[in-house]
Amino acid sequence: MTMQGVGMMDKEISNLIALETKRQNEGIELIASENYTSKDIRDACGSILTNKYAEGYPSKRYYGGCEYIDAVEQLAIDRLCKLFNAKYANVQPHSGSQANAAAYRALLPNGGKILSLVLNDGGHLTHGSPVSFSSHLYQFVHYPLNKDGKLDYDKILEIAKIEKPDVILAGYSAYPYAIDFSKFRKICDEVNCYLMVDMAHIAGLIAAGLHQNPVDYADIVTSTTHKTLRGPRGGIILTNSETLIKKINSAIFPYYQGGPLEHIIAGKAICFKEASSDMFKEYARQVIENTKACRDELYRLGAIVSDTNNHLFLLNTLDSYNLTGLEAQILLEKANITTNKNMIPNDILTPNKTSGLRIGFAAITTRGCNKNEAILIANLIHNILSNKLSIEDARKQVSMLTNNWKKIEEI
Ligand code: DSN
Repeated sequence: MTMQGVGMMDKEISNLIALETKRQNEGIELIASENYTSKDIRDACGSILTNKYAEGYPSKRYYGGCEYIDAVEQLAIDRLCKLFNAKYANVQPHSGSQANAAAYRALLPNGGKILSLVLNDGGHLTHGSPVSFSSHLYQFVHYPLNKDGKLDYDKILEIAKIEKPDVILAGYSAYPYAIDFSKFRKICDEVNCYLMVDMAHIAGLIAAGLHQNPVDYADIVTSTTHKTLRGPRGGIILTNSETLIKKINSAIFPYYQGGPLEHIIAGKAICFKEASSDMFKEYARQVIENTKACRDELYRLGAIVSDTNNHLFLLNTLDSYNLTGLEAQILLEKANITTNKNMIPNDILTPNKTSGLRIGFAAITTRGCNKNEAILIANLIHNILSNKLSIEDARKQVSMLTNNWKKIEEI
């Protein structure tokens, strides 16, 4: 219905949506931060809820006519709190970056100090990058990964004692291992600072009970909803503190944002319900199994890869195939396999080139990819990058795989 509506009024946009639908259906999507939403979520996001202004929060709005909008947003808040066992939540952030901005504002004054992971080791732009607002409003200092690419909690404590930050930040964009939030909590208690967790990448694994829940340890937890959690594009914030939720709410509205996107909030509410199901738990288990199977096969074939116990791993393309991450990304894309170039720990190249790829299985597991297919994908990647398979033959194999899976319109 939505597509027809677009088609009747605007052929240019409907053609582009049709082309993107074809691209998504015909490709193997291995970008670790992407996923496919259910039809229910897409319908809610394309619904008439977009027509309504609702600045404020349920029962405290600046506009009339919000009785149903209030119920939608309250349902989203209640379902989110239940899913992650939190007392309070804000479901209005338009993105993970907005969620992080509001969390910082709630936790520390401008100029305050945040201790986060070295950005090239897997941090996010909002964790202190010079090109992000974050480094302009706050003073960032960083902890590195150890030589094995893993968190070194003793080192983090040592740095925290020297730096005396207001906040320690955990949660990353390209970290392939489980994070021990309880150890972060102990470090924060020892140096008397807040713990903030950005769980965007692993939110779905946490919802499924397959990763320690940061809400039990952190003062504030932020996330996106569109990665492993499989919801619409957007952000959320959770806390168990009554004082902090008040600060978070006023940081989101009116400080950083205006009218909330209630159509997206409805999509988020559906996502939280879906993520509490047994089917979702099985999905998240399969994501981890597929990721490990692909990683292990690449390792068996002689590639240099990180290990993994979550939804992603890092492939060192420079030392494995004498290709920069960018070159490897472009080669795979020609065969309809989408990945993203990514810095690897201690990378010698710039972020524009990188020495590696980040590979994740959250998206194609939603379409039905199984362990054997994940192993086939490892062989495909290896043969393409080592020039043993023509792009034409690779495309045929990709097409055989994707034809086995659900069409994205059927999810
Ligand atoms: N762009 C996201 C990712 O790919 O991890 C982070 O926001």
